[in-house]
Order: sequence, then structure tokens, then C-alpha cells
Amino acid sequence: MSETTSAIKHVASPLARQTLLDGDLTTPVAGKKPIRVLPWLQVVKIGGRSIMDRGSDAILPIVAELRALLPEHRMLILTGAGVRARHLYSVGLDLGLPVGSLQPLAASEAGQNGHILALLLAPDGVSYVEHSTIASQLAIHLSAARAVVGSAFPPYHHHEFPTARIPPHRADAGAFLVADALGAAGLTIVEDVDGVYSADPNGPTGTEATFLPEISSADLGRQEGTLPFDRALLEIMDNARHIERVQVVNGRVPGRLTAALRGEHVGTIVHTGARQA
Ligand code: GWN
Ligand code: ATP
Repeated sequence: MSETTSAIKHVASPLARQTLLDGDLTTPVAGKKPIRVLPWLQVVKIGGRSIMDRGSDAILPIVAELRALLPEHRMLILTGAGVRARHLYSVGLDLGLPVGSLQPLAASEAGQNGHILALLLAPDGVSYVEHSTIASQLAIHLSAARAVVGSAFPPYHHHEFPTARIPPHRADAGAFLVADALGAAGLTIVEDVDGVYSADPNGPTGTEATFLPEISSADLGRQEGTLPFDRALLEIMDNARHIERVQVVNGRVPGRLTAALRGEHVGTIVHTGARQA
């Protein structure tokens, strides 16, 4: 065997002879903070049920606000699934469909909402882009346009975790995962409530719910009850690499989204586990 062949076979790599299961061995190599791929990107998640399902009354003011923000920010606008996915879950669960089959069906509803929003912003140069485009061609699209729209659902399909019958990783989790992976400047979640409360303000104990202007994902995890976003997002936020805070704002109040993107404290700021390098 020649020297060259032998050198090719023995590629020098600090992980070559190690098990990837031993944290003591991998941390010196994998423990570094990843680079920010798109540090100027603002990710905005628009609620499916809270905004899109309400039709023109709720959608048109948000479209106007997004349009006005285009000169200031380069945005990845992601939409949630809304009531059609809830209907799909009930039919699918009744028929016994597994979670990994329900996941892409619900995801396609998020995509439909994205198509609707993108069509309304089309005169401003905004288009719907596919998951695969978000994964590998976002930079070139955002060089040609100030914003693009996509589906907020993560494309897990049959890889969805079987921890529950309703897909645990929905639009909010998907929006955070892509924002954190890209090292975006921020993530704003647009809802129909002022932010996060101690309990559902629209629920049976709503009058007792107190508004939480600022809280950590770890503290929210200790709070019982419902949240205005996927519960799976809490653990993801705890382990975030870049996104240090998520802002939850009321998209039914004109100006709140704009204020959040300008760095003002409106709505609820949820601090994640990510720390500045
Ligand atoms: O179809 O609206 O992307 O961006 O999870 O997969 O179920 O697909 O199974 O690039 O890959 O319905 O066809 O659909 O919403 O997800 O897309 O128009 O393979 O552009 O083809 O990861 O859009 O769609 O639903 O997002 O969330 O063709 Mo749709 Mo969604 Mo389009 Mo996408 Mo899924 Mo693709 Mo995908 Mo599927
Ligand atoms: P999707 O995008 O997945 O379709 P969405 O984000 O538009 O959904 P919901 O999942 O319904 O909308 O979440 C928003 C709702 O969450 C609010 O209207 C509110 O009633 C409810 N909610 C539940 N718990 C809380 C809480 N602790 N604080 C604030 N709102 C809460």
C-alpha cells in the first residue's frame, strides 16, 4: 500500500476515534458557539388561528404593518396552521392515524396560510418560498426581496416525536428552530393576546390571569397550564444557541409588531437559555 493511500484512509479528525456519545470527548470539539448564518434576519411568526383564521379584519392590518416594515428589516415571515389543522387532527385521531402522518397534513395548512399572506404582499416583491428554499437558498432570495413567506411548521413528517398523538412540534417550535439555526437577529411571535399570562386570559379563570411582561423559558416551564405557543418550545428555548429572547405580541393592536422589531418592550419577552458569546 502506497504512502498516499494510507494517508487518505487516515483522515485526521479529532472525532475520528471517539464515540459521539461521550460528552467529555465531544465537548472540546463541538462545544463552540456556532456562527450566525443570517445575523440580519428578523423571523416573524404569524398565528394561524389567532390572525389568519380571522380573515381580512385581522390579516389586512398585519399586511399593512409588514409592508411598512420592509424598508427597515429583512424578514422571514412564517405562518401557523390554524383551525383547519385542528379539524384535521380530530378527523385523523378518530381514524387512528399516527402522529407522523398527522404532522405533514397539519403542516400543509400552515403552508396554505403562507401562500395567502405572500399573495397579499406580492406587489411589494414578497413571495412564498418552499421549505427546501428556506433550508438552502434563503440568502439569495433575501438579496432579491426584503422578505419572503414560508410555512412555520418544521418538516418532520414521519420523524415527528411520538410523545403525543397531536404533533408536539408545531408552528411556534418550527419558527424558533429555524431562527436559532440561522442565528437570526430575532423572533417575534404574533398572537391575538397581549403576550403571555399566568393562565389563558380567554379561559375559564381568565379574569384572574396576570400579564407577564418578562419571564424566562425555564420559569415558564415551571408554570402549570396552557401557553400561547407550543409547549415543546420551552425545552427548545432552554437549549437555544443564538436567539436570546422571543417577543410575543398582539397582532390585533396596530403598531405592536413594528414596536417589537424596533427593539421596544411591548408584549412579553421570553428569555431563552442562549447566552452571548
Ligand atoms: O406545499 O403549502 O414544503 O414549503 O410538511 O412537506 O406536508 O412540502 O409533503 O418544499 O417540502 O403543503 O408536499 O407538504 O406547506 O411542508 O412545499 O406549496 O413534501 O411550496 O414541496 O417540508 O409548501 O408544503 O406541508 O411547507 O408546511 O409545494 Mo405546502 Mo408544507 Mo409547497 Mo412547503 Mo409538508 Mo415542500 Mo414540505 Mo410536502
Ligand atoms: P397556530 O399558529 O398554531 O394556528 P396561534 O398561535 O395563532 O395558533 P393559539 O395556539 O390559539 O394561536 O394560541 C393563542 C391563544 O393562546 C390565545 O388566544 C390565548 O387564548 C391562548 N392562551 C393559552 N394560554 C395562554 C397564556 N398562558 N397566556 C396567553 N394566552 C394563552
